[in-house]
Amino acid sequence: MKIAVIGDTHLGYPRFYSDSFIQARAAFKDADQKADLILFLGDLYDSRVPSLQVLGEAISLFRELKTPVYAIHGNHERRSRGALNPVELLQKAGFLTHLHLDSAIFEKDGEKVFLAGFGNVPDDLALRALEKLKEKVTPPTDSFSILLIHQSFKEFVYGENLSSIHDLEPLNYSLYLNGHIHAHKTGMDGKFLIPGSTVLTQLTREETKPKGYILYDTNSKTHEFVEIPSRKFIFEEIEFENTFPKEAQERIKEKLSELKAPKTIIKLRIKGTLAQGFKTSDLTLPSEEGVFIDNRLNERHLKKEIEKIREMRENKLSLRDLSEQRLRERLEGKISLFDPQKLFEYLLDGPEAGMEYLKTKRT
Ligand SMILES: [Mn+2]
Repeated sequence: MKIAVIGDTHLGYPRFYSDSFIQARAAFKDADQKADLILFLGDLYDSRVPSLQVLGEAISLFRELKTPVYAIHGNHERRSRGALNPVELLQKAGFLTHLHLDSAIFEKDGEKVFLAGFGNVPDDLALRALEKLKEKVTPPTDSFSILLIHQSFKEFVYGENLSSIHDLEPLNYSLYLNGHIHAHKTGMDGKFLIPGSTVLTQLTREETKPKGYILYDTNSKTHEFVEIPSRKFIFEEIEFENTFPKEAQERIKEKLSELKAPKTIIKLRIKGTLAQGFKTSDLTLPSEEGVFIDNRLNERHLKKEIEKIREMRENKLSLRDLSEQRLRERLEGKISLFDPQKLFEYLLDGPEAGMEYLKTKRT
């Protein structure tokens, strides 16, 4: 059986709005031709409440597919228990099967594949969620089994208290498929696969690699990465040393004209130092469509470097996850009458909504 694995299409991603649709379509349409089954790993949308425009685009795309789709939701779609998320909405419309702490058997031409999935949970709850899955779902030993997840793992992402891909091994699946990480990766000798996103989002050096999806063959137990046409992304660096602003500006301009090509996205990191007495504000940086300047000039001080690392680390955990985690930690063991995640959801709508929720929980 041929299985296509697609992840992180981020439909409606504001910075590259039309790319998000064009490239997701390219992946799904190609997969539809080549695979018997399509698995989707979460973050179909960029928002947990996508606009009607975005939902409309998703519906038109899914209507065109002939291959069955099984999917989980990502952190961008996660909502509190009981609230419908936009991936589940597509299940209601009959376009896919949503798997959350749940399993299904897919059969074609006499070959059976066991599928289980859990949608994204905050990183600090990942191990607990794995335990829960283990209690609820047991993969059969006599057929090929696949687990779909959408989490961070310390082998691929820098962060504190992240689980390891080896925490998955006791679950005994034949294959683990993970979304969330936006570049194609493999682990556990090909038993752990990440297709990466189909659209450019983070503008990191990693994302200069081609975008695409994974095509897995259950007979040979091997996979190939299928590239999709996508916007070219270049990441370059210029280092200055005691350079006068005028000269620095010239070099930036030269570099950009050398790299520039139609539709190409360029990220140019500038670092090092300007001539003594000059500040980065003495430099006029170009603002052009598709060009992103990452200004790290005059950042040699250790304190700043440390701050940067801390910032990077915290950005790995989204602001929402971080706030939710703080709320949970503060309430830990103190109050058991309500669900902190639910309270958080209501608080997002304002303090009144939060109070209303608490009132309904009062006995
Ligand atoms: Mn994502």
